[in-house]
Amino acid sequence: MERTFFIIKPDAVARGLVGQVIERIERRGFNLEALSMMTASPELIAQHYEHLADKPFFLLLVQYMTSGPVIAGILTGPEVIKSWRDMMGATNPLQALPGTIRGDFATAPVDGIVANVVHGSDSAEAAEREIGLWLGK
Ligand code: DAT
Ligand code: MG
Repeated sequence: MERTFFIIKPDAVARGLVGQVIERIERRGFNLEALSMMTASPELIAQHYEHLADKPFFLLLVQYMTSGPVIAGILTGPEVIKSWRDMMGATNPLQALPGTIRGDFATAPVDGIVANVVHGSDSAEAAEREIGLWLGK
């Protein structure tokens, strides 16, 4: 049994997509282990995305991720790290296939902001780091 960390990002909360994202998680058979609503600080987002700190879009990314409340949580289940990444779809919604969350709920980037609805950890190490950072668990 694996666990991963996920975020329903500010654009999705503002658009009222929380229920539809959670519905997909439950439909797939993954277990919601923790769920928390919060508005992230710039410091938290800077730590979360520290590997992107030198990118030209970093400030826009921090502004986007702190623009409103998010839902952050833990999913458990067999191979949930890869499965959740597959359910999310490609980072850029322009490349995300229909049937994926990003491919079904997000448009191509506007003004350099990749507002792509959801986050998911990309490895077991990242999941543990992010769960500690966001949820202290
Ligand atoms: P993912 O969220 O698919 O794991 P990532 O870790 O490479 O992708 O990037 C984290 C977030 O940063 C991504 O969800 C949106 C933003 N981002 C990535 N590449 C970007 C780009 N070229 N321009 C603007 N924002 C970008
Ligand atoms: Mg990532």
